[in-house]
Amino acid sequence: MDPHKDTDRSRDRSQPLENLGPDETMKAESNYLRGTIEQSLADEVTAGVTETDNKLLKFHGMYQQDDRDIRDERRRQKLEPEYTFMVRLRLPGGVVSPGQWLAIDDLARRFGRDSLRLTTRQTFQYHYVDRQNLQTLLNELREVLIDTKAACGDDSRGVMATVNPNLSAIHSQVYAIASEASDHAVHRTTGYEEIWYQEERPAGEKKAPLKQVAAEDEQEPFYGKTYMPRKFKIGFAVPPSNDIDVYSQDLGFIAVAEDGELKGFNVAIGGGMGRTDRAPETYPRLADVIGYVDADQVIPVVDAVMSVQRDFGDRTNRAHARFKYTVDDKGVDWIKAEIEHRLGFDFGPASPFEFTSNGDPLGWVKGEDGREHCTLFIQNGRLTNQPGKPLLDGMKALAEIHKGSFLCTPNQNVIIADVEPEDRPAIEAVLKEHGLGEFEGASALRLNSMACVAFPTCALAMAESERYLPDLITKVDAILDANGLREEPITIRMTGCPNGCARPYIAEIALTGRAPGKYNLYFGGGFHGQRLNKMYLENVGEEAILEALEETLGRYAEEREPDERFGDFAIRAGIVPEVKEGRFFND
Ligand code: SRM
Ligand code: SF4
Repeated sequence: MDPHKDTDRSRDRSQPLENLGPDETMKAESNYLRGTIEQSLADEVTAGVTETDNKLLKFHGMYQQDDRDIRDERRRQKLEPEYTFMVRLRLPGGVVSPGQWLAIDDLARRFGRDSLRLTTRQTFQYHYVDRQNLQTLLNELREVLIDTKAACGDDSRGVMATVNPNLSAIHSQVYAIASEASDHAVHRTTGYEEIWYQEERPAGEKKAPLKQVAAEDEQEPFYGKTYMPRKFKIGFAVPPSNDIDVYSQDLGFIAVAEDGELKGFNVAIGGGMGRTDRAPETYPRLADVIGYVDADQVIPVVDAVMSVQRDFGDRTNRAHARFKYTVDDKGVDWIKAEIEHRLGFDFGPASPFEFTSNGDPLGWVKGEDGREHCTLFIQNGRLTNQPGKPLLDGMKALAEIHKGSFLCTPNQNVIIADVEPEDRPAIEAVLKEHGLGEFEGASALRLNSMACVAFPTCALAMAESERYLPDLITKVDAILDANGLREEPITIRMTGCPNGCARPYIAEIALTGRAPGKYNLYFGGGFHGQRLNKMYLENVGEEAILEALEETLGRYAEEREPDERFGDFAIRAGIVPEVKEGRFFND
């Protein structure tokens, strides 16, 4: 069968839409994601958009938000929330040219309050964009060949790819495949072009009748009218780096090379991070490796795996609609057999591979072709101009002279890639002038830290994250210093809620927000992203967190075995039990 067509043999097509979740009806009735977005954008009564259009806008890569720092004050003044928009770019593999960087930077200054946010999936976000500026922003991005399609919403999200310019041949091949997968899996509706670029709807286009999913759908041959049950994430890892956290992806590809040449990929399915506190039926899950395919089979595998989730994912309960739950409900073997059936061939046995880290090696490295690459530490991915730290200006100055490319990393950092040796001094001068290379001296824990956006823009945040983690780490640094652990790479990740946007459940130390100033504390994640962690303390404040860290890091310094990682130690020492499967995360 052709998995790209929505003609699966097993889904009950007679199930009426009203028996499914309300978002399914909303998608089906949206006229392929058009909704009334154009009317909402022109509404003079409010600065926001309707609730339905807000949901549809996600498929166009943007979210309506309001500044939570001033929400209560505006409520007191009987004003509507200060609505603005977050805009996320589609940037497979996180690669941008200097020209694109300059365009992205210019838009941040004009429409994004002089701030750019590097995300945990290798792209940029603007915050605080006013509704009337969205169209200009998207059109100017288009001029540099960037769009925001499917950056959010129930579809295939930003496709990740390992950034390891040290292995340039394989990196560029994997990047090319990741880009192809992104272009292939992105939705096809011309609603995006009509609304944002004011393009005419192609002549002769039929208005398809409303039903759950049209079998022969001209607008969306793969997705149909109801798109995916939930977001679907794809990533490509190139061992030994697991920077993309391949086990957290719905569909992960692990590159297999032979004699320096890309041969194919091991395929991993069913990863995901999000959970909800006090809802034990929700849990993070690490992907299972189900076999091997040759490199030219990647796109058919994307189709087959996504079509299985499209057809069997839960469309009644969004909290249970991610692929990880479909995989657990049906069983890995059943899902694998269904994928193979749709592919028309079986996976080969998985090839051996080894990951060593999920962090970024910082500083300069020389690639196989003699060009040099410098990975910069950008704390929590936030690029702004602060007194003494003009990071946004610094990156702009780099983009003005750099001749290679920039790579956004999955750890919210940036690589200045492909620098000819003779150009390095000029780059280094810019780094020095703008305080961009000043990570030497920072603890290895800080350099392996990540925090999600959280307050003030994220509607779901329950506690601070990006604005708090740097200060907390300064306090943890004192504990590290007291125990001689400053140079010890330990991963620490913080999120403002349990949704897991900084992939906290695979960090050696993690904090997820419960309420202002209160966090769950976790230990025991795998250093290269291979193991989930386990909750150690629930709903605690800074004092308890520092006390727990003092005790456990102290024990680690004293009792660890040579080369033992902190996460491994936490399990061996019985500080937390090992979580062998996501399903048992909450036990
Ligand atoms: Fe996320 C929702 C930010 C990566 C799991 N995420 C959100 C929203 C859009 C909040 C909302 O729904 O109102 C956040 C916007 C905050 C803001 O103000 O910008 C948000 N997520 C982010 C980013 C920007 C965090 C960051 O600091 O970098 C990351 C953008 C990535 C990108 O470029 O596409 C981001 N989010 C992730 C990841 C990590 C990953 O994909 O590698 C995860 C965990 C992996 C996963 O999906 O399982 C993640 N975000 C979630 C979830 C929980 C989803 C779930 O099914 O369990 C939500 C809530 C939801 O979808 O209902 C969420
Ligand atoms: Fe917002 Fe929660 Fe994601 Fe942080 S983890 S960005 S608080 S949804």
